[in-house]
Formats: sequence, structure tokens, C-alpha cells
Amino acid sequence: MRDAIEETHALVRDMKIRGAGRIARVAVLALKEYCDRTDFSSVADLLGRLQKAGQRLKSARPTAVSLPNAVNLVVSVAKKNAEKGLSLPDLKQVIDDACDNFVAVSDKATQTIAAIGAKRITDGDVVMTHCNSEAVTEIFATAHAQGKSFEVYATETRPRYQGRITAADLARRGIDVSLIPDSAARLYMHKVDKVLVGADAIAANGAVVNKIGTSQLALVAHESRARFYVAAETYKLHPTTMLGELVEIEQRSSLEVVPRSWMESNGGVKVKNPAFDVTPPEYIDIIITERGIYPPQGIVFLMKELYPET
Ligand code: RUB
Repeated sequence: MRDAIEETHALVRDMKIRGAGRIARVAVLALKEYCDRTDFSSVADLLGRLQKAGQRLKSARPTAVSLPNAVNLVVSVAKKNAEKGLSLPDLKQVIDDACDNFVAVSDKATQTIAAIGAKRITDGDVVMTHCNSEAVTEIFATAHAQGKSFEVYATETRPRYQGRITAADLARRGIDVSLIPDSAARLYMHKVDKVLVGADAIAANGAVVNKIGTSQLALVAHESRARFYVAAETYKLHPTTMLGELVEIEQRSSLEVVPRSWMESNGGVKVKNPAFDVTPPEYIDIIITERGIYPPQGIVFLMKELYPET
């Protein structure tokens, strides 16, 4: 029988499935499949194994908080309903529904962000983006469908080149897009009105964790007086940063930066490959969520409302 948890763990770890929203949804769907297909001996057995499976999924990538937020939501629904005394089959059904519900909420959030974010794109805009974010792409797609004429600069996003995915996707949709090397961001920034990026995690102080290079773009945008916008579903808010915890930055293999042969013939070189960085709130103008637009300094109030138990 296929092992949904191990398969999904590997797909996320190896970035076959990537992007904060997608990895949250795929993790939840793996939990659903796991619960559907496993014969549990009791409610306690289900809860114990569900938690273990959740831990395994969460360990696939450490930075995008959407992943633990989604898994924790399902586990907490299961625990609360088990405490109410639900039978094993009923509890399985509740978990099933919770998983489907998360996916539906996630899809709806992206669409709402697209509608809200598209209002911030005006005719004639030049917008720069980094990496590949569903939330961002949906904003561009909606603005384009509304007949707005704008141009996008997509940074290629070394070392994994997610910018190519963005550029290809936007071009396919008929959007005017140019792919540029990351190092050309400052050269082109004087043409740019707005920078629009996604997020993997948002801290209580409004700092945004996103693909490595995002904070450099923010700095250059600040220098050039271009607006800097972030688009993120609220399950990317990182609740424990309210307690002073830091967001772990994923370090990936040096082999994503240089091939093994190069490493072997240049033994003295240490190659670093951090996957994300932190953009401080002072470089961010707005955070676009499905609950509306927030200045980064105001995000903590939304976080307190959504995670009252933290
Ligand atoms: C992806 C990345 C994206 C965010 C938001 O990094 O940094 O900007 O995850 O994406 P990676 P979305 O390629 O390493 O996963 O809006 O799709 O959730």
C-alpha cells in the first residue's frame, strides 16, 4: 500500500511540490489519505498515529509556517472531537472534513487575495516579483483579466530558478513579463512602481520571511521609492513569534548552488545555501491577506485574533 505520509514528506523535502500554500494543502491531503486508509485499533491509537504522521510531515521543510499551521489545525480538531467522546468512524469522518475544509479555505483565501490585490495594480504599472508565489500569480492573473495593462519583471531566483516558473506562467496567461537575473534587480528598479512577493511566514512584528533575496529587493525598492507589497494567506502568520520565537531559516544542499565536480575540485570552498531571508517591517508597505490589507505593524492584532490560545 502506498505510504501517503512518506511519499508526501519526500515530495515536499525534495521540492517536487513547493510554495507555502501548496505544501500546506498537500500535507493535509496526506493526513486525510492516511486516516482513510489506516485501520486504527482505538481513538487513542488514531490520535497517537495522527500526531506522529503530522510531525513527520512538518519536518519536511522547516521555514514555511503554513505547513505546521495546517497540520496542527487538523490534529487539534481531532483531539477536541475525541475529547467529546466521538466513535472511531465518526472521528475519521471529522478529520476527513477538516482536511477538505482546509483545502477549500486555502483556495478561497487565494481567490480573495487575488481580488483585493488586483485593486492595487493600476494601468501602466511595472511590477517586480521574486520566486514563484501562487498568491502573487493570482493577483496578476486577476488584474490582467480585468483588462489592466501592466508589465512584470520576474527575477530568476537562483539557485532553484523558481522565477522561470513565474515568467512562463505569466507569459502563458498573456501577461507582459521579462525574466531578469537576480543581480539585475537594482538596474531595473528605477522602472518599477511596485514590488509584489509572497510569504512563507510572517512574524508578530510584521517581518516577512520569503525566498532568499527578497530582503535585498526590499532594500533596493526602498532606495528607489518603489512600493513593496506582500501577498499572504493568514495561515502564513507565525503564532509563536508572539512569544518571541524565531523563524528557522532552511539551509539547503550546496549541490543546488554548484555541481559536485566543482565542489570536489575546489575543496577549500564552503558553499552556503540559505533558502529564505527576513525582510524587516520598515521595508514593507502592506500585507495583502484574505482578511484585508494590513500595514506590517498591524499584523500582530490579526495574529492575536486568529491564534487566541498562543
Ligand atoms: C517559495 C516562496 C514563495 C512563498 C509563497 O519558496 O518563497 O514566495 O512560499 O508562495 P520555495 P505561495 O520554492 O522554496 O518553496 O504564495 O505559493 O504560498
